[in-house]
Amino acid sequence: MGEPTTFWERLKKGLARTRDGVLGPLQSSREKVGAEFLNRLEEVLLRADVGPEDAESVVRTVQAALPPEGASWDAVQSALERALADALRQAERPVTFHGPRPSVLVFVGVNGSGKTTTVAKVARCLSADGLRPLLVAADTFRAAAIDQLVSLAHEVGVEVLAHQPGADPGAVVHDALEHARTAGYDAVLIDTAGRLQTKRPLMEELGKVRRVVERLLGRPPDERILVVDATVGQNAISQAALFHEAMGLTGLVITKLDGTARGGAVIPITRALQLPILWLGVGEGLDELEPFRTTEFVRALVRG
Ligand SMILES: Nc1nc2c(ncn2[C@@H]2O[C@H](COP(=O)(O)OP(=O)(O)OP(=O)(O)O)[C@@H](O)[C@H]2O)c(=O)[nH]1
Ligand SMILES: [Mg+2]
Repeated sequence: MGEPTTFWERLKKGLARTRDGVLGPLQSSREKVGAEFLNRLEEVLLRADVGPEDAESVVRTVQAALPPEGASWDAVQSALERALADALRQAERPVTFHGPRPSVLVFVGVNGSGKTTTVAKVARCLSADGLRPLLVAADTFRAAAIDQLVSLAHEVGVEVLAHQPGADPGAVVHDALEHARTAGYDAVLIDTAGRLQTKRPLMEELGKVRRVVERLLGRPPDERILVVDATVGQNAISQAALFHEAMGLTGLVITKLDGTARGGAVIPITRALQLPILWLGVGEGLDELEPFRTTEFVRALVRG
């Protein structure tokens, strides 16, 4: 693709703020793996928003892996990497596009979490892999939302299906699926309006989008993805419940990791919701989306 930076470099850059917060204070207190070091470790994990339960289990695992008289910095990093990877065991699942065509992905989430940007980023990845995505402007709430998706689609060089502002999102999705089937698209990426999880009618609208897909394709959307802004940290957990109820979520995208030192929140988020992380957003640029891979994620966090 001729990109200036690699997956690894973008991930490292995206996690820099969280990494600095975790490693900075630890590096100065690693001589002995005693109570002081372990307290410091727990403190930095909590500050990175890892959450008390996971922080405690990471500390315990690190303690068990290292001799109390002290360890090399490299050994400390390795132990921390393994402990974090352990906490993220169930977080990794790639999105596959091997099912019946078109694959249908719906993106939901609260206002401003990064849905529209993520849809464009995913479209860009699919195009780069030689697949043909169709973007769907099911956020009909504001004219600006439709314009935003249309202009991002142009930027990425993919097609987009939109109706007028105020149109029924279910009807837009219906048209998009019919068009995608006849025109042979590989994937349909549905952008939805941001909504507070407490707004019942809007949540019911999502249920309707799901049912339209079921009616036309005989199956629900292949991925029902909650887009979560990492800067809200663990609060994302409480946002998810009603989205889950309306859609039956299958995965997460965690955005804006580059804008926070609390990237450790991905651990309690994925565990509490029992949902895999499909992608990470690590910047505003349309190439700044990374598939979530546990090994690389913890290495970027602990070694940089
Ligand atoms: N730094 C950073 N900014 C991001 C990322 N993803 C999205 N943004 C920015 O977040 C802002 C909101 O993004 P949108 O994609 O419009 O969010 P949305 O969820 O579609 O918003 P609504 O449709 O209004 O609910 C924009 O300024 C994006 O550029 C990311 O990974 N990193
Ligand atoms: Mg949007």
